[in-house]
Amino acid sequence: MQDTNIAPTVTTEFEKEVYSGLTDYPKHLSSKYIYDKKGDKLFQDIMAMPTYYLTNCEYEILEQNKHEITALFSGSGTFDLIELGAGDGKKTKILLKEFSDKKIDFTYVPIDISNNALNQLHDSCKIELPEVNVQPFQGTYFEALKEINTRKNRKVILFLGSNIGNLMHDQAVGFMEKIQQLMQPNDLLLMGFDQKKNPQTILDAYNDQEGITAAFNKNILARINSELEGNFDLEQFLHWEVYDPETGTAKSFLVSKIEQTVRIESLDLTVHFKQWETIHTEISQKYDDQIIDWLAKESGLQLTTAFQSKTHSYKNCVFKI
Ligand code: AVJ
Repeated sequence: MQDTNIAPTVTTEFEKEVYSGLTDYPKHLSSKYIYDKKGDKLFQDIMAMPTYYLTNCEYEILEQNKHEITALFSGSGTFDLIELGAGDGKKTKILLKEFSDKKIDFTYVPIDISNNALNQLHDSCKIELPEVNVQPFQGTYFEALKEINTRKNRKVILFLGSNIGNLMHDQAVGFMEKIQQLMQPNDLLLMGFDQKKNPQTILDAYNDQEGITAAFNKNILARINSELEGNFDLEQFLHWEVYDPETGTAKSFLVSKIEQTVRIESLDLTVHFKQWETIHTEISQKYDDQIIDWLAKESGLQLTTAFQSKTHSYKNCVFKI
């Protein structure tokens, strides 16, 4: 698993990661690159699937507990509600609406890497929640958090959707530590954690019959084709999901159905696939109380409150420093 030589033409992060991931053994690509315009849309389609229970669970938790959450967040006066990876903000709007109705003094700061998603969110807020002050920020989580840290307001940070699950535990700790370092004593962090559950339910969520998740996973290849002049034949790859009920790790792969050679012109790279060779693309970690307690301890955070869905399928946890 050594880092391979980087071709001189390779410059952007995306190019670098595609180059090193596809010349590594076993091959891998980072799921963060799935989300271009088409990837954003496919993820919205995933969230609308009945089998992708995560969205409904979190929606239910926020809806059922909005009064308690409002009291918790607004207890120490005005604040910035900073959302990492806001996306379409559909679930957050439950809270925005509640805060707005209760005349809570706050500023909504949605952060997303996708300008497209942010613009849509900003526009819809203007129409649906005209009273809410929205200050979107486009960039990576850390660029944004650094920038926002220069603001004086108290911070309530949202990290919903079990997005943390895309990180392996050591990365998740690193991420939560960085957030912890930006928090002041009255600041709060609300995170969503998908829970360990019947393994079949998890496999069904990540392997729908209509092939939406397969298209989402393969979009990383489509993106290489369109942005890096690749010639992946998407038909010749199989979306494959596995779930380990002991570790709670769901993993997505793209498996080459045939022996094939792919050319990526802008990297001047030829990639060879043996039949049934894999590209690992994503992890979606599932949690239990032990893991959450451990993550909190490792990153210097204190768990103050946890809300869970009726089915115990999903949890939203509130942390302070
Ligand atoms: C957006 C990272 C929470 O891992 O459940 C959905 C992405 N991947 N179906 C997840 C995803 C396949 C999703 N997260």
